[in-house]
Amino acid sequence: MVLAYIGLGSNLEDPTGQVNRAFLELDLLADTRLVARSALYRSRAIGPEQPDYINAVAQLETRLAPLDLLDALQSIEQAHRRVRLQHWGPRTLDLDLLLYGHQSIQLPRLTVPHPYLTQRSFVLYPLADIDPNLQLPDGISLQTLLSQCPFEGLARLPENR
Ligand code: ROI
Repeated sequence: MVLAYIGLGSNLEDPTGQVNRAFLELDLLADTRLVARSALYRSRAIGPEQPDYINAVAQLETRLAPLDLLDALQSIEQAHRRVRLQHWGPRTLDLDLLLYGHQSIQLPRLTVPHPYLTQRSFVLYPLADIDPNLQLPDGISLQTLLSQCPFEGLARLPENR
């Protein structure tokens, strides 16, 4: 069993609903269980002018190999009829494999830890909801990354919305 962290993001077609449904779908994946979910965050879009995002992080316990988990994430994205009109443009659902145990993975289809993980407040703050003592495979602590990443542009939403 491995603990994996998934970043969820949506800014189209009821983003809160997209993200809440995705949590349920992650829990239903084969050989996988949703262990914890962060709060939902409203975040200002990085990239071209577009609506704010709803972002969150899921902690999974899984027996799926990294590429099998990636396939499963992509099938959930497809089921949300993911639209991605332009590079770095708005999307109905984005599921990013952020961390897979303590492994570093460099494959043509998959880089873990996720390349933008260390710089994005909408990933780091939700991760801290789940495990404030998290360390990345290279030994850097989440707390160090948070200290270099302002909360700016983020709003933590109240639970049960
Ligand atoms: N911006 C925010 N705030 N949240 C995201 O999840 C997100 N995802 C993206 C781009 C377009 C880079 N910007 C984002 O893919």
